[in-house]
Amino acid sequence: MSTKKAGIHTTLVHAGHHPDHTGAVTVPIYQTSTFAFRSAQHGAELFAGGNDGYIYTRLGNPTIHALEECVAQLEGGFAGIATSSGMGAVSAVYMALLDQGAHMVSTASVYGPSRGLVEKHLSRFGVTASFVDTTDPENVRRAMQPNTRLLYVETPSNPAMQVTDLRAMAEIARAHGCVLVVDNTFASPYLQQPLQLGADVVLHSVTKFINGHADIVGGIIVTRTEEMYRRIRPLMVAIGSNMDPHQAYMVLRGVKTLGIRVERAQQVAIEVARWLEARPEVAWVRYIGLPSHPQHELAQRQMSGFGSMISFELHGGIEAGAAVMDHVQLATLAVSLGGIESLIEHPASMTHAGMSRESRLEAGITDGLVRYSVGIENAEDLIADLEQAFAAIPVAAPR
Ligand code: LCS
Repeated sequence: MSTKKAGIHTTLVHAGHHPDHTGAVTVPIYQTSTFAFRSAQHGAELFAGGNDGYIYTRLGNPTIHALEECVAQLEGGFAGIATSSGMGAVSAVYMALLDQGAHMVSTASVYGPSRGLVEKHLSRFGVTASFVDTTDPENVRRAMQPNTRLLYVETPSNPAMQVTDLRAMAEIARAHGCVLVVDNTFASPYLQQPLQLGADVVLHSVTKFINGHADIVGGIIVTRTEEMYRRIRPLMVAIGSNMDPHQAYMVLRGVKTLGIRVERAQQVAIEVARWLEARPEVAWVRYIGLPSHPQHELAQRQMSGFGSMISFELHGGIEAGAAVMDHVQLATLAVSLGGIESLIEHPASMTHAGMSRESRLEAGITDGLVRYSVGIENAEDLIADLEQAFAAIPVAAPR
């Protein structure tokens, strides 16, 4: 059945699955590196691109293709390109779109390694970048240069939870003739579809919400047009950052419940966020579902829900944060996010430790910021867990 016009939950369950002759209800794992050609001519036709079919798994594979079709439909794009990791997607996009001497503008509070890839590696090839607070479109307009080829935005951003106006970004990108790429990992296609708001390319770390079970690492790119797909896909194939069939199978299994997982986790998250906001130990809470969030209204306009990522700062700074992280028992002290289990971490010493302190502070990542990825457990249990961990904050630290 075609799911092109179906509702999102139907798309999540069925998109990309075309039952084969066995009637298998799930997409089989085509765990093969290569595919037999029916004849020399058939092989030649496949290489010439004149025939549908598979050649070699780095170039394409039916299990991987099913996932690509599913996520492309969720995002409303032309086609998907599944990758070995989220960074595999980020690097394929950067390398496809940035020539020697090109400049990119990006969100200052973007995921640390997405920034590090340009500053520490692509800079060797003459690529330059400006990282600005993209919550104000004026900053983006000012950062544009004649050689700006890419506007790369992450919204909501990791871990500052800043929300960027994607319609405004699309307008700026169009005016400057550059490509708008959006990292949609934190929202997931269930809550936000950047291609519908004017982006050219969207990408995800599927390690997070799309897979949702903390058991694989992966990424995906979806392009709005065929032309953009033809620019990025060969680069991904050339650098070999392709997904593996087993990985794709796991993600296909996870994505079917994306909607119910996100709905549940955001119900829990608002309760945890409200509880945190009322606590004297907490200096501030950034959850986009709270009216106190500076971009709460923008999030309401461009997203269909608020998700389950919270960041907060404790009055006791880094010391208080460390005490809480050492004493939580239900939430796990670990990096990553977007799974059914709650995870807590300290970005300044963990995920964003590779950034200079100055860049971190510019990006709103203060020393005492704690990131909480709310899972689907019972809110009262997560709150009780935080409450007993807060009791471990040293008395010397202001509460
Ligand atoms: N984009 C965002 C927004 C991310 O949060 C991550 C990973 C990536 C891209 C890269 O994806 P990966 O290669 O890991 O699949 N974020 C992580 C984090 O916050 N903690 O651990 C990984």
